[in-house]
Parts: sequence; structure tokens; C-alpha cells
Amino acid sequence: MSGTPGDSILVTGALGQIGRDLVEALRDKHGQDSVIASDVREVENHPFVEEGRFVRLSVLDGDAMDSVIEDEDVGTIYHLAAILSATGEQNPDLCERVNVGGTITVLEAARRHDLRVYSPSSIAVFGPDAPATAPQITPLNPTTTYGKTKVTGEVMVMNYWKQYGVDTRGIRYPGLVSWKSPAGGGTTDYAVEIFHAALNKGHYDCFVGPETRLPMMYMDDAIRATLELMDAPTESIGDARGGYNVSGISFTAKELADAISERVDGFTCEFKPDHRQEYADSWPDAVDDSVAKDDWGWKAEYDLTRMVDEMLDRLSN
Ligand code: NAD
Ligand code: AKB
Repeated sequence: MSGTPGDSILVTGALGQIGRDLVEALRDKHGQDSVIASDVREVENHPFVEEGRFVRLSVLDGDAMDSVIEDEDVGTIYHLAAILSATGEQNPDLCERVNVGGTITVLEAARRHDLRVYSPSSIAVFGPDAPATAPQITPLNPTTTYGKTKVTGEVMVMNYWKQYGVDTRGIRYPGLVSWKSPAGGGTTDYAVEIFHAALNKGHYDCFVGPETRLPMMYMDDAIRATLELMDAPTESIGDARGGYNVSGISFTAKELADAISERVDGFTCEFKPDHRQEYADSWPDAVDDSVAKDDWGWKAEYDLTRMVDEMLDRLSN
């Protein structure tokens, strides 16, 4: 099955929050025609469906993935397809099937076709027993199904590197804040929704409490981290390859609401925690990313002020 790895890049789950920014960044870097966006769904009027290379592809269909890899000369997969925490806790079977099953499909295809793989993890790998600032190495005891699938993903990514030499890499993304695309069924979605609500309605009902503090990151930093990790020479990638901690910004929901109130006249936020509070409470406040700094020189650029200014500016325009 395996031949010479191709030059094209396949992105799974490309119509989601990260895909919206990552496909654009990869096309800017490698050329418009080098990047194939794929997703199980097709969205009308989406720029990736309307322009550029797009294929409808489920990560649960290994035969279809093989065909795309062979027909399109794929050499690298950025595997973004997943079910996130809030949706996943409502439908744990689907979450396990897509997150674990989909990652097996991708890793098996990579082994057979000699591909490189980027497979993201999450701060959801940590459980309530992790220190408030979670180190790279600590027992991983997540209480959410989503978090468990992400731990399994990290283990599989490491195994395929150790057993088969597949060049697999991943980052434990914090909650990501971006303006191009809505967030997709996660617990940290309030940090995106609040900006839209502030500008459109002047009010937001926040589904976690005011003192909820989580590791977060502006999307530009997350995309840069992804590209830098994939560009790093093999010898600089250590045992954290399954999921590097990367730190961005740690803020409470109230600190975010206050920062928006200072900039949007009359904005009000009420805190009405729902079932997602429990998932947020099981995650750390911040992460220690010294291993990513040492291994491949990671450093975040956005703080809360810069992120809030840019989100409001972009969304207002
Ligand atoms: P998202 O929910 O916005 O997008 C996921 C995409 O996967 C969707 O477009 C969906 O249609 C697609 N998908 C679902 N099932 C599929 C299947 N069977 N086959 C193909 N596609 C399928 O998610 P995202 O925020 O873009 O996250 C991407 C990755 O990053 C995930 O692995 C997620 O766990 C991880 N991550 C995201 C964040 C964040 O804040 N966005 C934080 C930590 C980790
Ligand atoms: C979620 O909230 O599920 C994601 C994540 C932190 O993995 N944003």
C-alpha cells in the first residue's frame, strides 16, 4: 500500500472552529491547491466548500480515506474531526466513536501510506486531581468522556510513533477564542459566544459561574503553535509529542465580561451556570508549557487585553 508520500495536506473536520483558520493558514503557507479541506458535513456558502479543494469525508470511513489519500497524493493529515465536550457528554457513544474511532482511521492510514499526522489533544485530558496549573506530566484522570477520548488519542499517537515510526504530533489546546467561525459544542464556547452577544444584543447569559477560570488562547496563537510544532525538526520533539501543553491566557468568566463591558457601552452579563459548569470545574485554571518552550521554542503573544480588542474590532467590522 505505501508508496512515496505525497505533497498534499488533508484536513479532517475542516468546517469546524479550528479548521476555519487552519485551512486558510495552511493554504497561505503551502499554496491554495496543496490543501484539501474535508468534513462529514457540507455547509452552504462556506468558503471551503465554494472555493478550493473540498471533499465530503467521514473519518469513520477508512476506505474512503484511503481513496482520498491515493487520489489526491496526500502526505500529511491535520486531523481536526471530533465531538467536543458539551456535545460529547450528551452523546458519549458518538463522542467515543468519532474521537477514538476517527483517530484510529487516521493513524492506520498514516501507517500504511507513510504520512505525517497532526492530531490535537485538549486541556480536557486533566481531571479534578490535577494541580491548578497543570504540568506537562501529571496523572491524567479526566471525568468527562471527551477528556477520556483525548487521553486515548494521546496514547495512540505516541504508540504509532514508537511502534511504527509514524511522525505524529499534537498540542493540548486550551479553550480557543476566534471570530471567523462559531465554536463547536464545547464547554469553553462561552468565551466566544459572549463577544457575539455583546455586539448583537448588549447582553449575555453566561453558562458558567463568574469565578470559573480556565486556560484559554486566541486562535492566532493556536494556529502559530500548530504550524511551529509541525515545522520543528524531529530531533527536537520529545515525549510530549502526543499532546504538548501550550499556555495562552488564564482568565475568569467575570474578568472576560468586565473587559468587554469596559469597551462595549451598556453591555451586561448574567451568570447562569448549567450542566457545563461541572466539566469546566474538572479542568485546571492554567497549564505549564515549559516543555513546549524548551522543545520547540513556543511562546504565546496574546494577553487578555489584546485578545478582547482584536475580537471586538474584527467582529464589529
Ligand atoms: P468543531 O466541533 O468546531 O469542528 C469539528 C468538525 O468535525 C466539525 O466540522 C464536524 O462536522 C466534524 N466532524 C464530526 N464528526 C466527523 C466525522 N465522523 N468525520 C469527519 N468530520 C467530522 O471542533 P474544533 O474546535 O475545530 O476542534 C478541532 C480539534 O481540536 C478537536 O480534536 C478538538 O478536540 C480539539 N480542541 C479544540 C479546542 C477548541 O477550543 N476549539 C480546544 C481543545 C482541543
Ligand atoms: C471544549 O470545551 O470541549 C473544548 C476543549 C477545551 O477541548 N474547547
